[in-house]
Amino acid sequence: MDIHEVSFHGGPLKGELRVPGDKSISHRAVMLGGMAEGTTTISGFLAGEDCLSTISIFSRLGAVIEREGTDVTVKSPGMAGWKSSSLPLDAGNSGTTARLLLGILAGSSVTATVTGDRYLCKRPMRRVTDPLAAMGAAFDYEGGGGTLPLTVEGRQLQGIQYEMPVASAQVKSAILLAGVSAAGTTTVKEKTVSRDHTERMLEQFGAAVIAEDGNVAIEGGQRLTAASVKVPGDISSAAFFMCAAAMVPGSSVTFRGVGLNPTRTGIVDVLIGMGADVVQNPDPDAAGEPYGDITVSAGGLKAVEIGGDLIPRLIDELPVIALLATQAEGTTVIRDAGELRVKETDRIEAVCTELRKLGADIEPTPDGMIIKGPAKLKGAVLSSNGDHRLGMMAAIAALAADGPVSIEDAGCIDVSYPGFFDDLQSLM
Ligand code: SPQ
Repeated sequence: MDIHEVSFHGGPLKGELRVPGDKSISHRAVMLGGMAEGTTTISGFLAGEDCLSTISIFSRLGAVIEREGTDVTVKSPGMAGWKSSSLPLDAGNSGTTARLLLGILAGSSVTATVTGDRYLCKRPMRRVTDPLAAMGAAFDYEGGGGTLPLTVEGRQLQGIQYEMPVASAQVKSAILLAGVSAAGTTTVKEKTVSRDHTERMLEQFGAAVIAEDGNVAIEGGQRLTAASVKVPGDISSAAFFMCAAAMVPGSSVTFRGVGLNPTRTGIVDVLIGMGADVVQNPDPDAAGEPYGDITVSAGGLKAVEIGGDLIPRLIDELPVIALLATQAEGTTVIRDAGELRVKETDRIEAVCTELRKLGADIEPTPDGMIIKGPAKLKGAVLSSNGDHRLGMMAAIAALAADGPVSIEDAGCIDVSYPGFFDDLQSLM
């Protein structure tokens, strides 16, 4: 078992960080680079385990992908030149890889089996396979339960109009990416806007995407052209240290070149609402994906209510926000976040179980959590539950505890943030 201990001897966190590249954007850059004929270049790529799974799958399909650190080159014959894979395509721990891939493969000319690790093989896939089947996709559900592994046999799809039952960028993206090769128009209707990286990147690769009044539409049969993609820092990774800076008295940390896409910046709204001092400096030259610098300084923290349209804008940040709420004055209520139950782990139960080990006053609800603060936290042994975001939350919790925090199975943090502990050390 891979155990990591974090001891904090007090004192403010100070300094600057350039967090690794955005995970969602890194996946999409490799995928669209694989779909487009020609050479795509990616800078700032996240070399975390999830995105490396995406690289290995698209290499298997027929793209030649070279990586030197955070620079990636994808040379692809385009979808028409892809080959079927006799071996399963292993998405590892990555829900994004599996779900977007199913959408892409459904309209391709290849047959392949998609699988993942024991966590991913429990996550629901019908949310993508049902709408894709309505477009004409052919799946063989080996287990019958709508989970991986499942085999997809690519075929000509027909565009659909699909109203999303849950706010999910992965579902929206899978349908839109299937829509690229479908006949006619594919339209996705969202009640609550989820991250829009796929739409932005399709445009960067030359496809016309129309987004208006909560509808996103793409005309089938468009050819993607290879592009040059710059990946900004991942705000979901920065969020751990933003919350740390907000929580440890006297702290001030600046994050350089971090993504500021408004569909992802719910964490900034929450930090400001809780009383932290946040200064944003967007880069005026940013095209495609907005990015810039953010400085977060500690402030007297107060409880907030988090729900509704804000949830998709900070869904992955909720574990560390729950930790922050343990240090805020009053009762923080998180609602409308039932999606947390189907992530790498059930993040509602796991967050409550782990934070209680430290002495936090936190209760799960069907779609969120109720947290009473401020609570004096003590050192303890926590488990990541095999979930990178839980592992990082546990490490940041050490900064509010009066003893060391040990994190069991800390290696899973490499899924999204290789170098996390070095960055933490650099601020202490
Ligand atoms: O890829 P994966 O494993 O699903 O990653 C997570 C994460 O915490 O890193 C969720 F577990 O992020 C998702 C996010 O929750 C990444 C994502 C995307 O890139 O499109 C969208 C969100 O998921 P969803 O289900 O709301 O579409």
